[in-house]
Amino acid sequence: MQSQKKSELETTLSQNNTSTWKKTTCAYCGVGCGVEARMTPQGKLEVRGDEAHPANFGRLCSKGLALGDTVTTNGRLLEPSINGDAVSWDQALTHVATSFNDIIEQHGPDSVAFYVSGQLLTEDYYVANKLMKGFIGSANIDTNSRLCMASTVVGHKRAFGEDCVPGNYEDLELADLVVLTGSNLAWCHPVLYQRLKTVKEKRGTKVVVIDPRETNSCDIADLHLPLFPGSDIALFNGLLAYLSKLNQVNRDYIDLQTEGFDEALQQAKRFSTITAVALATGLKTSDIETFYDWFRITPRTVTVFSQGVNQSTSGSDKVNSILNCHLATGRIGKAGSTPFSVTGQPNAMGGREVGGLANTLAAHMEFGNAEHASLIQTFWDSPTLAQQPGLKAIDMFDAIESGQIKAVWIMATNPAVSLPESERINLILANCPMVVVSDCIAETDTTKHANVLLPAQGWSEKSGTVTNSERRISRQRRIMPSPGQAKPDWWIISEVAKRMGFYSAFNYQTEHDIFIEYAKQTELANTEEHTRRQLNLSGFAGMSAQAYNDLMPTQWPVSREKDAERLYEDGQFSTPNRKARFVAVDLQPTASTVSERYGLMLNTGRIRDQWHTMTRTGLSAALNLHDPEPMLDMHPFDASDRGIKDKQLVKVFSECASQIFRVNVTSKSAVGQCFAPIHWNRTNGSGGLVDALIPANTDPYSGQPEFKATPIEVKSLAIQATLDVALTSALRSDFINDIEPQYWTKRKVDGGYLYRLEFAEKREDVYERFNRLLHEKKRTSIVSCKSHSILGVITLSESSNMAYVISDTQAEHIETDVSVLLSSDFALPDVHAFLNGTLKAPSPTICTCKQVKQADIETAFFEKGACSVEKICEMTQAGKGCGNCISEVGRCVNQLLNDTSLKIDCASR
Ligand SMILES: Nc1nc2c(c(=O)[nH]1)N[C@H]1C(S)=C(S)[C@@H](COP(=O)(O)OP(=O)(O)OC[C@H]3O[C@@H](n4cnc5c(=O)[nH]c(N)nc54)[C@H](O)[C@@H]3O)O[C@H]1N2
Ligand SMILES: Nc1nc2c(c(=O)[nH]1)N[C@H]1C(S)=C(S)[C@@H](COP(=O)(O)OP(=O)(O)OC[C@H]3O[C@@H](n4cnc5c(=O)[nH]c(N)nc54)[C@H](O)[C@@H]3O)O[C@H]1N2
Ligand code: SF4
Ligand SMILES: [Mo]
Repeated sequence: MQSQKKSELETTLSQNNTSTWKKTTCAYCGVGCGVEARMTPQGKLEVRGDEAHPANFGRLCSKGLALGDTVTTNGRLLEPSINGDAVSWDQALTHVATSFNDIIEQHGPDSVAFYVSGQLLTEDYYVANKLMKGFIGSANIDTNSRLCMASTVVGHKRAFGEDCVPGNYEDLELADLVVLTGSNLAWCHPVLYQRLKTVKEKRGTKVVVIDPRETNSCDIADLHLPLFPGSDIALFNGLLAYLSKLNQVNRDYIDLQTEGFDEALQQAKRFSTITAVALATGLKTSDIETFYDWFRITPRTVTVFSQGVNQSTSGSDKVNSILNCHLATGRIGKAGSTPFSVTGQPNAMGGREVGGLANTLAAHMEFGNAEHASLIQTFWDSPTLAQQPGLKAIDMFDAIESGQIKAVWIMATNPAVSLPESERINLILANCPMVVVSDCIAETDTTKHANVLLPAQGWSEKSGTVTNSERRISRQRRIMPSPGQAKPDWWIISEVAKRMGFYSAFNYQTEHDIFIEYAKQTELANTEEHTRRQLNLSGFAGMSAQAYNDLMPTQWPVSREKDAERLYEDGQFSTPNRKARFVAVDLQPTASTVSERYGLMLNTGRIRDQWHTMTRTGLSAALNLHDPEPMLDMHPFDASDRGIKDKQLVKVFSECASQIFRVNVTSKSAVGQCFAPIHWNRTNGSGGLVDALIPANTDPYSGQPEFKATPIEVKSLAIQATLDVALTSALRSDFINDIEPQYWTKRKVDGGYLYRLEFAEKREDVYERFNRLLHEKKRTSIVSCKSHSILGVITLSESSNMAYVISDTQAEHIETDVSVLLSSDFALPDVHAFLNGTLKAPSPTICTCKQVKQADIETAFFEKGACSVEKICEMTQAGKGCGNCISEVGRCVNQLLNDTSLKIDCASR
């Protein structure tokens, strides 16, 4: 079946030959970079940055540049299925529709739910929201933006009266001071970071990073404030009190354009001395003063904030503590002067617009507003409109657990990995009577629990719009044919809706039909000056299909009268009296604190080259070079206290679960704090599942989980043997289970996969079990060889090109990269050469974009006389892609320069 589909795809590709460059938008982060893509005759997708796109002006980061690697039919979900059996689309859609209808009939509309995602297109999102809120009549639709942007949504609504980001990207370039708080911009919004870095070099923009750990964003920081986890409110309330004490607030602005200042200030006065702030945040008084002083004297200040602020039990209040300081100085929506929440996913903003969150109705119209409800119901011609907010993500899964919700449809998100208490979430999904999953990947932790699997088109196949962090709507365009029977998400939802009995309301022919319906919806209740919302796409309401196809990136509001601009520059906000609101907030402790039992605080987040649960970036060999295993960063003091050595395996315990990680000892983590990436999951290993460790504590207003402050304890794990397995195709999971490793990981390398399996038993015992298994499986050819701390090599069968390498890690972890064995001309003699040490191990990749290895840097240094980072980058092209590796090039050069044994005299060069 799969190969037949592949050949259909190949036929289409060869018919099309190399296509022309088409403009689309990157599949990943909320920067929303413009991409140009085309298909080669070989069916590969070539990408380059779109120079005309105002988000990136041609730049792309390592993930954007590797988009072509992730477009593959390998591992794709290709056909609909019910309980594991392939069925036709009609059978699958009818089954979903009748099951939902039956459950609703018996148990009411609130017994079903949708859990959706900021990776859906606006058109998909719009249709899902319309079906749940307007036709099923429940508001039980929530999105993974609950885990991501929900606290900012609350903060914006409380302060501005509407969920709006006032600024533009350009403001980062026009600012004199940029504060990055709870944002690792260098890795998570790399192109914005590059824009900031470039402008800093030209005009000396000051950069302050507020983050408990030293991130790569600190490379351009003039000041790093490593505050205690969760203590942001003390810092920003202290700033408000400081500004007021020195009479440096904007009194006119406060009086005319805002309300609630006095109450907010009163609350902030708990931190009216620098000492009080220092005690609460753990920061040096001199550093606090420097930050406050820079903020005071710099009208052009942009404060960028992200998950270090949002993902907290006081996330909403943290957001308002930041907005309060900007309101007090009148720095909102002005050139180079604004608070700036950067969105995570490509369409986190679009989902918030259409009403993807359980507690908004649609198009920034709200529950509890009778006029909004009645206008929407008439607009949709809906039989029954949800009257009150639905369940937020965490509550939704609790309701599935308690049996209140009996059917859930999950689209474009992987909650079995990404929700807190993920072991419990897996049980909940396993026990839920009806789980429907729409995804483009066949095997994810969530698809495993599906009763019904629906194959969705992925990036490069689907077509529609996304909105980025600066409210810019861009087109994602179809470039490749979709494999198998994959369909657009909006089509799948609409077909189910039609079969549920709502034919005419969901009889869309194209994504354009949906987009203009949405644009028209934003006009509702949006003409009167005193109730006007900023979200207004009326300028698109009459758009032709051709104009939609040709749509250039455009910021909202897109009203008929005027072009987009910064929001709230005129001081007129979206509240009933058009005044912004200060919110009185106070510092709250994190939900859990460290104790004798759990003595370290776990912080979690992202690494440079992986995206979320790795279903897509995990497919690219280039992206898997950066951090091949789930690492736990830990300060040297904490490691030595526990007798833990760098790069050894450890077991991490929290009150919820335990997980295995490899330790990275680094002073970039503060004493008492650890950091782990969020990306690893059950399809690519047995360890590093961070969300298993995290309790589901949430912010009382936003319902956003506290992902960044979990008390843990760490113990070293005794490992006696390591098995590195290089393979041209993936191992079956039952075979891995039979080998009984303590821990394993899988990663994509050129030409195949590399597995690492670790064992607690003696290597001889592992070897014996392995031999026995091979015998049982009748794959017996064994070559044994002892050298270089490697115990043996076993080929299962020469024809299948498989090699197993057992190494002994008790002494030294082998640094040699077995991926060299998987070069395209891989053959058994290579294995021997590898074991004998005559096969050269590959050098680590420093620059993913330009594929520059450490060895290339060393060649430029030793053989071509380049001593400086600039010269080395010039010669090797390192840093000429996204530029994010430049600090790593710097580290390589410093290492060489500081190596006294090399006796390098740069001055004479
Ligand atoms: N490479 C890559 N880029 C991505 C993504 C990805 O998966 N991979 N995902 C995208 C998505 S969906 C999102 S939401 C964004 C997230 O983008 P970011 O929010 O920048 O990323 P995180 O790594 O989650 O967290 C940011 C920082 O918050 C810090 N932090 C932790 N606790 C606190 C605290 O109490 N106070 C303060 N001030 N800081 C704290 C962490 O140490 C971390 O460095 O990234 C987007 N971009
Ligand atoms: N501990 C901890 N946990 C976190 C976070 C953290 O910082 N720390 N961050 C949280 C945040 S901010 C986020 S955004 C979440 C992200 O978490 P998830 O949303 O669970 O992660 P993804 O891997 O992006 O899941 C997207 C799924 O949709 C599929 N997919 C991709 N494109 C499409 C499409 O077009 N249609 C359909 N139907 N499917 C598609 C992918 O194959 C994948 O299975 O994780 C959250 N979890
Ligand atoms: S910064 Fe990178 S991941 Fe984000 S949109 Fe741009 S190219 Fe894509
Ligand atoms: Mo996110």
